[in-house]
Amino acid sequence: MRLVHLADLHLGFRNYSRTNNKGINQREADVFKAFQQALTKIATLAPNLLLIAGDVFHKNHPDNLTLLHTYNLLQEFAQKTGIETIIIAGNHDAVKTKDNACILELFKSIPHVTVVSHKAEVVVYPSKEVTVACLPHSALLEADKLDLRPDKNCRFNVLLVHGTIDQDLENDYGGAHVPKELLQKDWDYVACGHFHSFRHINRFIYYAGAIERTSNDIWKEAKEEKGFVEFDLEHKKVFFHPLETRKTIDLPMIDATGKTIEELNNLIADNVHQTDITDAVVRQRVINLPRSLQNQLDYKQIRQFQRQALHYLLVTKPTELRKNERESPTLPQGGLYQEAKQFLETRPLRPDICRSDFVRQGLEYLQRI
Ligand SMILES: [Mn+2]
Repeated sequence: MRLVHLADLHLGFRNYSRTNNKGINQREADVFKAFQQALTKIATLAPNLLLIAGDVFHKNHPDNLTLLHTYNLLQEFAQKTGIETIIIAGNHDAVKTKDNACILELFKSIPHVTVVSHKAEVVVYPSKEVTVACLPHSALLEADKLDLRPDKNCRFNVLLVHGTIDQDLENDYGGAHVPKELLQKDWDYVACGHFHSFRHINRFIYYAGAIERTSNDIWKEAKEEKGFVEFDLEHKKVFFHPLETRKTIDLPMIDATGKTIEELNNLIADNVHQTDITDAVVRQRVINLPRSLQNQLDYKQIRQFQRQALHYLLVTKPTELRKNERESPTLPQGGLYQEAKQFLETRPLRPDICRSDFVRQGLEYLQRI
């Protein structure tokens, strides 16, 4: 009895301006490519059960093409393999008002596919061999009222949930908290979604991680593999299956303190020449860069890197700004402030918006609340 645990697909995620030869945003195409790869591998593995632990879509109202493409892939997979599949909704799939419905409901019409989008539900397979207790994001918000527990009459009991288990493990915002008591029960496997990195929590509790780099800070995930989990319920054995994803490179940070403009331009070039940035998503950070040097960087060279890479992001931090940030006496410096700041500093922005103005204004709003 084996299951495959997949999570945080974020289909429809888009970033940067590059499109592929079909006019589709390149990053959206990348995410679909990872999903397709996963389905092909899973078909070969032929598990008894496929669990998708939420955040199927990046936004709760996916575009028509995203929706159609997903529907067709799932239908083709179900038809070809007959693998029983359970999908729960994550916070990205959840709708915010009562007069709306979760789009994942649409997949209920596909044979072998079960969708749990709103309320907690226990899915029992006829043989009584396995039950899956499903806790989508919306149900987790009321988790204290629930009494979900393993069924003693059943051979294997699995919990499928989308939320935050540990505050230190957070790289996607807006998830609900998973109660500790629920996790401590005697589940044979707990399939979690929400944290975008593959992680063993304890016993048989796992985050599968996202299938591509779609979280707020992709640079933290630059070196890690993306993929999905296969779990053998009888032998309690776990296998992580990596997927091929877009190359993501966080180049070594450059400290501009005491350097001339020639030295800086050379360091920036050296970093690129020591690796292959072709078609990759790349970040180069330069800290302590005096404002006087900012305009003198070799932008012709930087534009060349931008053409070579899928996306080359140059992040410069002027000395003066860092000083101001430290001296700001009115802003609270607690966890929420730091979290908001990090989010604002890294979330994708339209190119016409100035990052430092955006961060400053966002933190001012936070301060007002
Ligand atoms: Mn997610």
